[in-house]
Amino acid sequence: MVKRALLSVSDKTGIVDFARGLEKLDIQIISTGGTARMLRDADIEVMDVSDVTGFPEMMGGRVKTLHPKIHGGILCIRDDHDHMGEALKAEVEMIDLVVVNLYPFEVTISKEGVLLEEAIENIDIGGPAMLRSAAKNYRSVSVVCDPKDYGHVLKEIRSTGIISQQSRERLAVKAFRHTADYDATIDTYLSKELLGEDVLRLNYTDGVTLRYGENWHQEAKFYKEAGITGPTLANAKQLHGKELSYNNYIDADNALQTVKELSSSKPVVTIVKHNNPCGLATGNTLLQALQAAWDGDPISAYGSIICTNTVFDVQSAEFLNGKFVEIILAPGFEHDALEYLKNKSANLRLLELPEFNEPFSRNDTYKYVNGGILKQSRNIGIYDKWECVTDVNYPEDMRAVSEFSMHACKCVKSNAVTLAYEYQDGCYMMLSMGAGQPNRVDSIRKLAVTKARENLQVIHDREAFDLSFDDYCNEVFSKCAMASDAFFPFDDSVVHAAEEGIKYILSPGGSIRDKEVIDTANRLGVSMVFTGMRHFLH
Ligand code: 93A
Repeated sequence: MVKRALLSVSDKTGIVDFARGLEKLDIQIISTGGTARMLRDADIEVMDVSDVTGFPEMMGGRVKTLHPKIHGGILCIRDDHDHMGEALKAEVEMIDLVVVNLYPFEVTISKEGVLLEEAIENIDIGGPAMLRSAAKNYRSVSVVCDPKDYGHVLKEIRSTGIISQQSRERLAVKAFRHTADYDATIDTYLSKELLGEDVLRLNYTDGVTLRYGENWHQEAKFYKEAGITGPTLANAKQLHGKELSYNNYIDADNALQTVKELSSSKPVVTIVKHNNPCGLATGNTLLQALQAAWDGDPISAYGSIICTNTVFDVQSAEFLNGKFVEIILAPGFEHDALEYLKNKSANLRLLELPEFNEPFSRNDTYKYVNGGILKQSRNIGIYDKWECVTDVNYPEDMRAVSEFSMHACKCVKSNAVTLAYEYQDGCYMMLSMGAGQPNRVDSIRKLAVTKARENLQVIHDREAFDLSFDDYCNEVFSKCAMASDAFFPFDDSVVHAAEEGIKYILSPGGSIRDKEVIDTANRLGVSMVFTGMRHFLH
């Protein structure tokens, strides 16, 4: 039975209605200064903490609830004979419900120019002590630290007279997490202010065990980032298929970052294998984008992960008939598409993601290395400048496809080179890419260009164009924008590109041999833009 409740809150959202609800259930309310005043103003009967303790609130409110009559009432084990005897002797009355939220330390320190003194006064001591006491004694006491729980708690007491054990357990864990986060914030702030030390604390919860790690003999888990919003794997709703594997998480994350990178109003599709987009396209319809993305590497697309910013329709689902895909991520699936895909395979993982247009809610990214963790801000944007450095002007009508190519390049592992072209008015596809080579020229010569020809052969065979294959290649290459994630250290990359008939190249520039690279481009009739922004991705 809940007979007595202690209410002491800084964030007073919803507290009056909650207290009124408690009063109606004949629960006695004890409260601290500001909270008591607010409740009395609303005609709610309240007993002051100072009347319980026999001590006034003192030292400017620093000492209010830190008293055995409060903590004894919370911590006493109800079915322990000795505890109850001692409580009786010391006239400690039981407190069954503790409702506390803490001085707003985080809000205070995020104010501009805040003084250390002000920050320190906003370190709550009595509040966490009560939360921890109540959470420790969750078998007898309920603890509420979040106004969002008021409704549920009232409802339970109203219907059963008690707060269920399950709820008390959930609320207790929530309170301990809350005080842990609170102390972590204080530690981070004071470490910097007093010791000049930079402390990183990451908050990951709700770990799920995965079947294995990168390989079968490795163990693995996935922990969700607490409080994360937007399209992330933590927020994805799995509608069908086998559980995600460790590698699935990595590839699916790459896929959704790649789609977000393009932030196109048109349907976008990316196809990811081994942490690299091997297909990427925009289209007037999802099916068109899917076909074009698939054409970016139909061989590697086997066993791939597909991600799109568009609700998955039945035409696109049917396109996948006879094609092996591991995961589809989309903001939704049409009913018929969902049924079709479910029938296609019991294993195919279908993940529904929240809205794609939101920016990332974390602007920092982290990477574990032996003995430490690296933090950096997210790589946002594609260029600092748009400077044509060659005699042959970079045509304005090549700009959109060039930007598309650089967006794609950003998502491919270094050394990255992408070839992109406008396969239909306003629709772009990554024709091929060269990824992960320890030198740039191999990414072009051995990968991107070779792969582009292979892909064009497939398209040429399928579409039965009037043009011969060679003429078709020449035409496509002459309209391609080749993006490079970093500068060209030598002019060989430009030479190889020009040999294939590529005329438009964009790179950050900044090599000591820039002049040599530009001279070669001029000699070969290539136009080149320097963007001033490098996009290494390791
Ligand atoms: O200064 S405290 O650390 N000392 C205390 O004994 C104490 N007891 C409750 N702060 C204390 N509180 C906090 O006061 C609560 O955690 C709550 O945030 C706040 C409510 O004060 P008021 O009811 O006066 O607005």
